[in-house]
Amino acid sequence: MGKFDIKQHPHRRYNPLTGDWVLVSPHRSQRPWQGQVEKITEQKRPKYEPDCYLCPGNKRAGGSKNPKYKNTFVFTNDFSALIKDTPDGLNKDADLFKAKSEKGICRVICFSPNHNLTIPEMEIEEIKMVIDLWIDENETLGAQPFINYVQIFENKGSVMGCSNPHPHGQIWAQESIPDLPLKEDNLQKKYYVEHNGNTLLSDYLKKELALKERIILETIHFVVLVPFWTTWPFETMIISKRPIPGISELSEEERYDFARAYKGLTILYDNLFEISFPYSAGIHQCPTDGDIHRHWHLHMHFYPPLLRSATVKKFMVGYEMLANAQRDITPEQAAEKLRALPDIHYKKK
Ligand code: H2U
Ligand code: ZN
Repeated sequence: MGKFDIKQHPHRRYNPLTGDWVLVSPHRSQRPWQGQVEKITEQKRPKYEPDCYLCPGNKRAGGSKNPKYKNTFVFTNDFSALIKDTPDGLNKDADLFKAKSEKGICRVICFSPNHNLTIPEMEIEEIKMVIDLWIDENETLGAQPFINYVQIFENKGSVMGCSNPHPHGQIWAQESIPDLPLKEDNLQKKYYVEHNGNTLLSDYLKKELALKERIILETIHFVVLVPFWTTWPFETMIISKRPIPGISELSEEERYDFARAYKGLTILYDNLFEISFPYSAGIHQCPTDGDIHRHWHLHMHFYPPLLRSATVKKFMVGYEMLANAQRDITPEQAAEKLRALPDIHYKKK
């Protein structure tokens, strides 16, 4: 049987942020593929699209008209999943039919007036304005007494169910702390208490920076890496070097630097298969419930669905749906692939 080799033998890896495990099967990554092939639809898009509900000056569903915005633009989602004026209430049978009313606010953020841009093609200065707006929104929404968590995210590409290629993201702010940030909250708090006030991610970063196996790129204030415990093939994280609990604590200089990390990573993603790389990405940060959260360490997750090419995506089905997340290509192999790509966008070659 020989000795266990993490590079070759099936094993489980633990996610210290969520407490979940992932099954890694490195020996399977050479397996032939005869499954579904996604179509690539890379059409050249115009700068302005008369039918786009996010372009400047256009009408949205529900009748509102977008202003002729020049940089970024934010509005309340016309089809918000969460509503501010939801009445308080509980389900009577709180045992097996537990239910509770939930208040919230949903916002949509246009990253640019330019319909055909994406983050990797935007200028640092422009991406920094998106980050500034995230921070403004985080502060205004978080200051509402009924908002205890602000989830900022970006859904990119039709494979991810994104409804419009216009560069945009969303914010859902709500009364409860949703499941995933709550898991991270609990485990980061436990770690912080047990490790003399070190955040889990600062200790993790220290080790990753020494090993260099999973680092993709590093800026002055941020590290981009493929975490040891990732589930999606090319999943990554941007982690701030300084252990700050949320984006509101980012200095001017750190905001520019965050923009550099965000752009740098998404250029590598686009260069991987030479397509506009789809993903869901989002910020994880401390709740806005008024408590102090020094155990929280700001980071951004990127979950891209693609596996082997622009047309072959990873399906989280079967065993993953019923038992556990699983992956074939190892996080180290994924990091090596991403790290080796040119840092100039393929369209600019
Ligand atoms: P995606 O990021 O998944 O494409 O969603 C875009 C959001 O834009 C979606 O939540 C909202 C949808 O409700 N929307 C409006 O608020 N107004 C519109 O006119 C169309 C879409
Ligand atoms: Zn548009």
